[in-house]
Parts: sequence; structure tokens; C-alpha cells
Amino acid sequence: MPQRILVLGGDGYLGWPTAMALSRAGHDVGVVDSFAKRDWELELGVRPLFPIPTMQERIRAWREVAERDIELLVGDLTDYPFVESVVESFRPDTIIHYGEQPSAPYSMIDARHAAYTQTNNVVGNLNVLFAIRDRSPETHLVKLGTMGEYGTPDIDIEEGYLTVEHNGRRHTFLYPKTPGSFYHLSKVHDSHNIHFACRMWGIRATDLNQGVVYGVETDESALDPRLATSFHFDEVFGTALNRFCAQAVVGFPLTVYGRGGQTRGYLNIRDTIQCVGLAVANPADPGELRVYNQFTELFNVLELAERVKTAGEHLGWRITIEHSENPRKEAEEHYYNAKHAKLLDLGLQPRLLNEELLDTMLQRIADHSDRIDQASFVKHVRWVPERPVGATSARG
Ligand code: USQ
Repeated sequence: MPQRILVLGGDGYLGWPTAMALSRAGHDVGVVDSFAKRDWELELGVRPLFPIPTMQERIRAWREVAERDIELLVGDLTDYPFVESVVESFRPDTIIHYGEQPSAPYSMIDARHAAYTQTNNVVGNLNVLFAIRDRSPETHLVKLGTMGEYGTPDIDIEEGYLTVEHNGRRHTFLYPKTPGSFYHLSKVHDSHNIHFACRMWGIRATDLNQGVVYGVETDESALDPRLATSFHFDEVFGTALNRFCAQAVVGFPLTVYGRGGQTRGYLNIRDTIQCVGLAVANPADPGELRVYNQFTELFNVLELAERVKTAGEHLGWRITIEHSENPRKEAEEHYYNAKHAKLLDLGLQPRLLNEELLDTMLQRIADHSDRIDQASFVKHVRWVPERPVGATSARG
């Protein structure tokens, strides 16, 4: 049944393709964005692979190509009156919340960027929860969380909850979180706030703990160059596989951090669209916080780099892998077994990573290789400063 759906962060890598897919499926879609991501790009001097038109131009192009309208609402989620007025006037059946600062390295630049990331993300999400409570209590919140909330514990990762037996009694808690950056922590805080809002006010919510997304296009973004999505390859906003593909295209050594045994859940951007669609079509019950682990396959970074190298070599390119010093503090070899059954149970049909897919990705990126600034591959953001403030030298 068609729904009224608000996509928060509708200008982003995932928000825009999601808005188009839902619009094409017959839903009435509104996108909300403050265009903050475009400012962060300017701040860092990085740009996406494809030129991205203004949101007004994207919407006009969509109208032309799909003969469907998308409503644009410009504003900042940390501004409560704005959020309240949007929720009140649009009356969404579902809110899909992508509207956050999405980069772990960005949050680790310094105190200002850590505080900005957490304020922006946590306050924005709180405002959404209050606006739902006060203006549209039936609205289903579909919130983009991250697999990185769990970190890499030495036990199996469940889907959201863990039942603990202690001194002969048992209780089910939100799964304990040991995240690896101030960004990932902001999503942990969001999850706890959503859980609280569901328990207190009977809000219905789904937290999608998403893995690392890869891919250059979706069925809709491929329809017209003006509908392209904001694909990044730089150190701050680019994610592992997307970066390796862009590096392979320009002959830059693939930047595997440290030993490369860091294992994460990955998924194709087309599967992100599918998963979000499944969450929208199957809303949570009032008072329920459902948590889905949203990824389709596990890889470690070295395996990913090797796959890109093989695919590139079959195209006749020369590709090298470099184990650079790890700018992050993280386990480089570790146990990792994360459950991910619930979206499959709802009908997810994964599009797994294979050479054909990598081949298409590499060729698509190669068509735009003139836009790849190699200086953006290494921006020197470090989790621990090289020489921490106050540290004494070896000689005291
Ligand atoms: N890595 C490399 N070389 C690179 C880039 C990354 O070895 O050039 C390693 C990282 O050290 C890390 C792993 O690859 O161990 C993943 O890093 P990433 O940059 O691809 O992903 P991450 O920082 O975890 O964040 C990304 C998105 C974030 C999302 C998250 C999902 O930016 O929005 O929440 O993926 S997850 O990783 O499951 O938490």
C-alpha cells in the first residue's frame, strides 16, 4: 500500500537512491536535508566521483525521467521547530532517518569534530523522536544504525539484543556495545535513546545496523547522469571497497590498513535499498524497537583488496596492495561472527560480490577517472595522535 515517507538526509549517498526507489514504487516521498555534507566536502577539499547537481535539479530530473514528484524540505534536524513543523505538515507513515554525519574519520579529527558529530547526530535523532511523540505518534521510525556499534567482541554478535543469565536469573538487554570511533558512538547513543522512547512513549521503530556499503549506482540512479549518487573515495567519506576500486582505476596502491584482518559485514548499495524497503513494508509494533543486522557478507580488508586486484588485473591493469600503517586503533585479527537472519527472513535476496560486479564498478569509475584527486586518498586523520599531548620523550 502506498505510504507517505520522509527521507531524512535525502541528499546523501544512500538517502537519494532510497528516495527515488520508494518514489518509483508508488510512495509519496519527501526529502529533508540541510546540505551539511556539501559543506564538509568543501571543508576537507574532497568531492564525489560524479558531479552532483543541486537537489532542486535532481528533483526536476526525477520528474522528467520517472514522472513522479518528490517534495523537498530544507532544514537542520538539530532545529526542533523545523523538525516538528515538517512532521506535522507531512504526516509521514514512515520516517527513514539517514540524516547524520556518517564518517568515522571525520569524527576523529579533533575535539570540535567529535563534538559536532555527536551533537548533530544525537540531538537530531532526539528531535525526531520528540516530533513523532508529539505530532505523529503512529509514524514508524526506520533509523540507520551501524554494525560498528557492536565493535568486534570475542563472542557471537546477535541481532540487537543479548539475554544474560546472572546469579540464577535472566534478562534481555540491548546487545552491549564497544564501538571504534566517536561517530560509531553517536549511533550507540541514538540506539539507546530510541529504545528509551519506545519503552516510554510506545513509539514504533526499526534500527538497521548496517555494514559497510559499496557500489556506484542503483536501478534509479543509473537512469540518467543527473540522478547519480554521491560516491566518495577519499579517506574521510570513502569506505573500504569503494576506495580500493577508485585506487585501482588510477594505479594508486590499495591502502590496506595494517595486517588487513579487520572483518566487517558488507552489502551492495542496491541491497541497502531492498533492506530499507522491507523494513518500511513491515512496520514495528507500537512500543517495539526492532533491530536488524543489515549486511549480506563478511570480508576482511585484505580479502577485499585481493578481489579488486584480481578483477583489475583481468582488465589488464597493474595493481599493487600496500599494507600502510593503520591510522586507526582497532583489532587487525579478531573473532567475528555476526548474525544476520532477520532481513533474509523478510525476503531479502542478496546481490553478492562477484567479479562481474567488481568489473562493472571498476569500468564505471574509470569513465570518471579525471575526477579522482589522488591527494584525497590519504588525509592523515589518526585515532591516536602521533605524539599525544603531554607525552614525555624517552629521555623524560
Ligand atoms: N580500511 C582500510 N583501508 C582503507 C579504508 C578502510 O584498511 O583505505 C579498513 C578500516 O580500518 C576498517 C575497515 O576497513 O577496519 C572498514 O572501514 P570503512 O572506512 O570502510 O568503514 P567505517 O569507518 O567502519 O564506516 C563505514 C561508513 C559508516 C558505516 C560503517 C558500517 O562510513 O557510515 O556506519 O561503514 S560498519 O563498518 O559496519 O560499522
